[in-house]
Amino acid sequence: MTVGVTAAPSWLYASAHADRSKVRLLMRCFWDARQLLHAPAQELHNGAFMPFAEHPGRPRSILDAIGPTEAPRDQGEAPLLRVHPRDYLDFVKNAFAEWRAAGRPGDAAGYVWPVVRRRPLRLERIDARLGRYSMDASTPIAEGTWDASYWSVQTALAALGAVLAGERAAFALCRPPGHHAGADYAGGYCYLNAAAVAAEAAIEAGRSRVAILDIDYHHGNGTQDIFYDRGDVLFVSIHADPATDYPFYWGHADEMGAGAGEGATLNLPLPRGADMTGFGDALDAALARVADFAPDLLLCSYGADTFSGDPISFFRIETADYAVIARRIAALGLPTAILMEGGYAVDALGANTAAFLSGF
Ligand code: SP5
Ligand code: ZN
Repeated sequence: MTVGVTAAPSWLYASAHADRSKVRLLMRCFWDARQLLHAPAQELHNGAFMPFAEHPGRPRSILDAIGPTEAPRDQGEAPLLRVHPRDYLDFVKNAFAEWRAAGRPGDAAGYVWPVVRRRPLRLERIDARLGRYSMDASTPIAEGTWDASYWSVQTALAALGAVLAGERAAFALCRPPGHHAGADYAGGYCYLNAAAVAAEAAIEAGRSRVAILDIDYHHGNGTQDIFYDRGDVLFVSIHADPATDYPFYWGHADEMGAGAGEGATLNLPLPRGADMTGFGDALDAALARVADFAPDLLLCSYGADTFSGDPISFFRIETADYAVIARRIAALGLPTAILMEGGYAVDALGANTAAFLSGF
């Protein structure tokens, strides 16, 4: 019988070895299985209904690549209510049941949007409410949408909590994503804005300046909108030029914040086809602005849809580039919560995300 020399956990050795598969375990990762409950069947795309791109295979690919995760504790609705009004939360919570009660099959989706001379109304029909509380036709509400969105935000709050408690960085596998959702509207596969809820929670916890760096392929219009007139939350985004890409109406370089928030929004749009050279230059500018803001905390809205193989996007970032991008962000030396946003090349999504996390 061998006298046991207690084996040290493998992650203790991680910094001494080049093995990425162990390095990644150094970071605490948060995820709740209820986030799989959101599974709309289809979305309107180029005039036809197509399979829903933001499907449960995405987090499964990431989970396979990053290994063990921790479940978040339930912090309730109070943190959500610092960003989203009660009526909007009730809408997301109840829309699917109302849709069924109206005798409708499939997932709840709007078909009329109040863009002309809108005014406050008590909207009775589910169709009217779907238009009032959403910005596009690619964000249907299915049976599990509320539960998945709620736990996606709790996951972000758990990663934030780990960072506030002293972790250098932590990862929230947020899904559904959040950065297109505004205070009172859904859009771009997003229903609740996890980055915004986390930023408000950090301020509630006593941090006075929070920076949000959004590196998803698409502009984070919801996050920008929520903090546009705020001077204590910096929003910096690198994304595809809205002249060619969703969300089209926001993300231009001349959107720089308003009022107390003037100068606290920085948009760095890039043309389709941008590779690590162009993206890296934008990243330099973004990081310089974050450093200049001198935040207490960094939230990184991380989308892997900048990947060369992404089916709905047009940048040319490669898997190995994600570690380089992450190392440059990590070099800021800021406590950082990383929140998952988009990324639709499911076969590569796990590897791309693991590469990114390894850079921290
Ligand atoms: C979080 C995020 O990355 N949202 C992206 C929303 C983009 N929506 C517009 C693109 C629609 C593409 N539809 C593709 C359907 C393929 N089944
Ligand atoms: Zn995206």
